[in-house]
Amino acid sequence: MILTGDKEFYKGIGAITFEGKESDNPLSFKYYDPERKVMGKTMREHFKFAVAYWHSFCGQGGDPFGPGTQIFPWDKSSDPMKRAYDKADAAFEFITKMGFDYFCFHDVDLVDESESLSKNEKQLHEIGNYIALKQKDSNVKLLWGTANCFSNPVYMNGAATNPDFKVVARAGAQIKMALDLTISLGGENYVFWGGREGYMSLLNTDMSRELDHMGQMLSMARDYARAQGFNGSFFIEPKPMEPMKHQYDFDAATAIGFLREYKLDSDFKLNIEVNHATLAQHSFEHELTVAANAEMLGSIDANRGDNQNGWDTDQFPVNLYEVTEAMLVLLQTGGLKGGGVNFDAKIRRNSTDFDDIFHAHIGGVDTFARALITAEKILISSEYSSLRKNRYASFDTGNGNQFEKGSLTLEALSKIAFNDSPPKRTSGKQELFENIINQFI
Ligand code: XLS
Ligand code: NI
Ligand code: NI
Repeated sequence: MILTGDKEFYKGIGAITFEGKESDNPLSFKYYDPERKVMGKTMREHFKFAVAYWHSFCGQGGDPFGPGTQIFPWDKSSDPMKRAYDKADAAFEFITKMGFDYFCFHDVDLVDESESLSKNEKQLHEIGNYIALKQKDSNVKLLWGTANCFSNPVYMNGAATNPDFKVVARAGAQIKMALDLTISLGGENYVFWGGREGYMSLLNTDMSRELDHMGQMLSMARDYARAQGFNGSFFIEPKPMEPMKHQYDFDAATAIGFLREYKLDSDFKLNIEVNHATLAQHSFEHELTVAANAEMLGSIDANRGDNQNGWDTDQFPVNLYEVTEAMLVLLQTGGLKGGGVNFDAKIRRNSTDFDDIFHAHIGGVDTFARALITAEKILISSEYSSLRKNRYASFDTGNGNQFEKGSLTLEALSKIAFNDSPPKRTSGKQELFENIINQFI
């Protein structure tokens, strides 16, 4: 059901529905058919698509060279609470017109931060009540909430990793409020992206102490939320750099090591973002695979980077080949644990029509849907799986199998090599694998 407030913000646009790839209606899904089953689950269940409040309703396209270009009608009022209510109306109108089941937010996306913590708490509580009503009327759920502990200048030296305890305590207060809000809105998960948790220079940084502080903060947050009855997952969102020169949650492998060291691995999983993966010199599917291998693939922040530059451009996904490789990982590893696909993406600064945000999300959704359908076909009707499995066939029986089971010593391994004929040259067949993806897209 479409939810409009007192006034309609996206006039002339109705519900976006599946019309199939022959449709020439740009405001329709060509591939995303929510009820279509792929490997036993509907697309709706596979993806749990979410709208990111910050990019779609807050960010206006400002960049280091100039101010925003997108003028939002819900930002008109001089009263911050009125702006917050109007923004919530616009957000729920958009989410319900897109037919999404979920949204995600930072505390400060919902209502502007004020000068005092107690005023913030009051304002968040008030807007939270309004959003709860909107959720009830629309059945839209909260995929995850988070605290923005990186924009406020107080965090310039870090939040949980700040060398000043006063700032750490302030971050704790903000995280507690964001947790309270997330729990009260039935949030299914809670995210930590350590925007300022890292360093600009090691010369002035005690890395070991800062990491201990971060472990401490996350443990406290976990204990508090659990005591309030929160059963969802906590997610760490790895990113290697930007804004800090080096961020502590560099990539999936680093974050997993950290979570295990601080004994947080049974409560925390990872939220993998495409553009963060590529900034870390990895591919999206690499990061998904690392997380899935550790049984920590929780959620996805969907976007894409730019091949020609090195920062977080947060563009909407369009690359079928890239997303198909990712969907192969998803389907083979059992999918996302508790999370969904959140469009952490923004339209370009010169996309200034109010329908651009619809085209952007439609494109992202259809890219994921088409990639999922393609991945299913590859797994069901191509040689892909058997080709890959056969590369390891020598471990299925005999000595190879003994090795895998751990029942060979190094001496025994050496003896096998001495007695055996030398290894044959075996092709990795990479180009054949690559062509299979192309064939099924
Ligand atoms: C920034 C991050 C941020 C998180 C939420 O690069 O992607 O948007 O997803 O704090
Ligand atoms: Ni993100
Ligand atoms: Ni990001």
